[in-house]
Amino acid sequence: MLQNDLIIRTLRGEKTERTPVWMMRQAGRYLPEYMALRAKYGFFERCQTPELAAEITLQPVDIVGVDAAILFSDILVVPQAMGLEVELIESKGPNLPEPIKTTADLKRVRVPEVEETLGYVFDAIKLIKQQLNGRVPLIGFAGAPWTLLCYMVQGKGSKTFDEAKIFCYTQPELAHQLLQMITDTTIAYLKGQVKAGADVVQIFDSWGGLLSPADFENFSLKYIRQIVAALKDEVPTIIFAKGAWHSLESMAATGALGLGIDWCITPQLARQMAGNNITLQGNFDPAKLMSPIPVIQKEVKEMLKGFGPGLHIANLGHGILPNVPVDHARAFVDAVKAFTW
Ligand code: 1CP
Repeated sequence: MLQNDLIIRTLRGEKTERTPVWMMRQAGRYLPEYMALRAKYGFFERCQTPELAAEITLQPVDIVGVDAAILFSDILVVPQAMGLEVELIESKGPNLPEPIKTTADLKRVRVPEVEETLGYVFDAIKLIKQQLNGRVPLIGFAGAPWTLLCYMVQGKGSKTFDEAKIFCYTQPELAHQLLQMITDTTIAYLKGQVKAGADVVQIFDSWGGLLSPADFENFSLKYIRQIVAALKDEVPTIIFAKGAWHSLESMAATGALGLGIDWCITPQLARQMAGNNITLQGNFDPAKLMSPIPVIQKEVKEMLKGFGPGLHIANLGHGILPNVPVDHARAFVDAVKAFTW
């Protein structure tokens, strides 16, 4: 039914005509078409209105020609569904006015009925699938439990998430209770996304790299493993744990079909650690999209050669930056599509 299933076949380890490509955060502020809708509707209004979410999801497919659509939503809709207030402050980012710090605070969160609280996401997915009409697969997603805990405890974005880490190290029992609640919610949420039509799911552990290898296992991977196990027989899953390359071997053992990597590890070392049976996704430094187009073209070739043919989905090593010119994003995608072995 899918006309372009390059990403699915690559995840399954099948040979493909070329390397597929998409970009993390591809629906976003670098697109004037996105900015036009952003000027008219609030962030969560865009997420909660299936027609708007669908329009934004399809923009990069139409405008830059990526090989997959990714649902327009945010990882923070899960803490919201669990009962926390989440607001998005213009040019400042997420804010949770009443973060979790104590046992009493934990009583304010629950494992919700996802159809009731996140049904709007499932409705958006159904509409997106209709509008895509099989052109490319749709990637659903959720934040990893550790990354969501970071926001639920810290209450806002941070470079270090020190308060979230201190919470875990000083009140581990409470932290594990919260992580398990997030995990249970996420499993139901991702199963709902698959039921609505998501073809692949990606787990974003944007702050996984803030933890030591042992703490990553204890506070993050333990829970990601449960999520992957629950989804394994339904659709391919991709784990993107930014900065946690030390754990590629244990991530590969979860049963995920894809692992995202950032630009701080070479494709060769990532392959050595992850083994030969898993697809790697990445790892172009997003800031390099600001380079002149001929430089982008040259560096894309280097990247593709580094990964070698097969078992690779070309992507950025993290989300696209808001100031990237659209023709540079398109040049990145086109350079991947034009490459032949
Ligand atoms: O218009 C705006 O100003 C809002 C900016 C924006 C957008 C476009 C936010 C707020 N979220 C999103 C959409 C979004 N978020 C997507 C859409 C699909 C796509 O990729 O095109 C996805 C997958 C996310 C996931 C997300 N949200 C992550 C994980 C990925 C990553 O980039 O690390 C994280 C950490 C968030 C939290 C968040 N939401 C928004 C912002 C600005 C942030 C980051 C805040 C911080 O720095 O901590």
